[in-house]
Amino acid sequence: MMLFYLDLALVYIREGYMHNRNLRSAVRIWDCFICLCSTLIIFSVAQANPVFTGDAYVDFPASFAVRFDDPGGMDVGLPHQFPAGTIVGWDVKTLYFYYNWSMDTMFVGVDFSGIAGDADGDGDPGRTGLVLASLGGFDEPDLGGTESVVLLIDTNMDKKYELALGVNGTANISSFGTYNFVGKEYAPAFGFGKRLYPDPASLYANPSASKPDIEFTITHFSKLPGFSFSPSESFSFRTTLFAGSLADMGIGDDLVPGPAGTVITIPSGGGDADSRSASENDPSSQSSLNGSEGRV
Ligand SMILES: [Ca+2]
Ligand SMILES: [Ca+2]
Ligand SMILES: [Ca+2]
Ligand SMILES: [Ca+2]
Repeated sequence: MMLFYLDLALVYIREGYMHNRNLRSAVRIWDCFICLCSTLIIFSVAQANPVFTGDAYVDFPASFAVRFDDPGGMDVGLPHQFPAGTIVGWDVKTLYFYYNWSMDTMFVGVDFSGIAGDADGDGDPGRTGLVLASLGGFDEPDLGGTESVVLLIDTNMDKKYELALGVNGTANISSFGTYNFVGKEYAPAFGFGKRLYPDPASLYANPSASKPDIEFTITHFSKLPGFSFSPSESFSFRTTLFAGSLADMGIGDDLVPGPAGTVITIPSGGGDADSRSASENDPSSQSSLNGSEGRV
């Protein structure tokens, strides 16, 4: 605002005193300063990172990030005893990726249809509702028990996943991190190996009604095992996302898009270039197995 008033004042000076040589020089210097400020503002906007709020749809707008929509949509089934319209807390809608190449940091957003970890869709990810309780199941707090949310990454594109990021099926949210993946792609929750040290992953928040999605960052992304790209270059990796539990008595899990995964391509210059959807980058991903289980 201060710059605006100073610039307005100089408009009057321009009109009245352009015959004055010293003033003309001062005006030119000021114009250069305004031009530099404008350039810096535009640059800072282009470099802006997602600001996590717990709502991935809002935090990763389509024009800003590479996105991959679950081809199955809302596809996690549940027993008929649950009321119509119940949204299972494992049902993933969209994966978002934004890479800041100058920071070598990947921002990941997992947009859930309901609340991540709310297995029975009763609005509380840490409470077992009456229907699930009547079936003998459990909705554990803090992604505990066998609850799990895992992003697998195949860094060297050999169709074997090197890394598992998230919470495995034997721990809770406090163990969220980056692990070597030593299991099978159709059972990601139980394939965690050794944790990377120092761990480059940082979780934004334990999912809740007010922060229903899972968002995290991965620093030193290009240095993860198996990658061989420079941060400013375009690069690709294969990935799939699992969310589910063994204790929720017939409520399904989600595996997006399936064990074979999908290829995510980050354009050169990271997220600053035009974003493209993963499905546009890799049409074959549309034919990947949909691993969602509708165990009704
Ligand atoms: Ca889904
Ligand atoms: Ca839970
Ligand atoms: Ca619940
Ligand atoms: Ca691999």
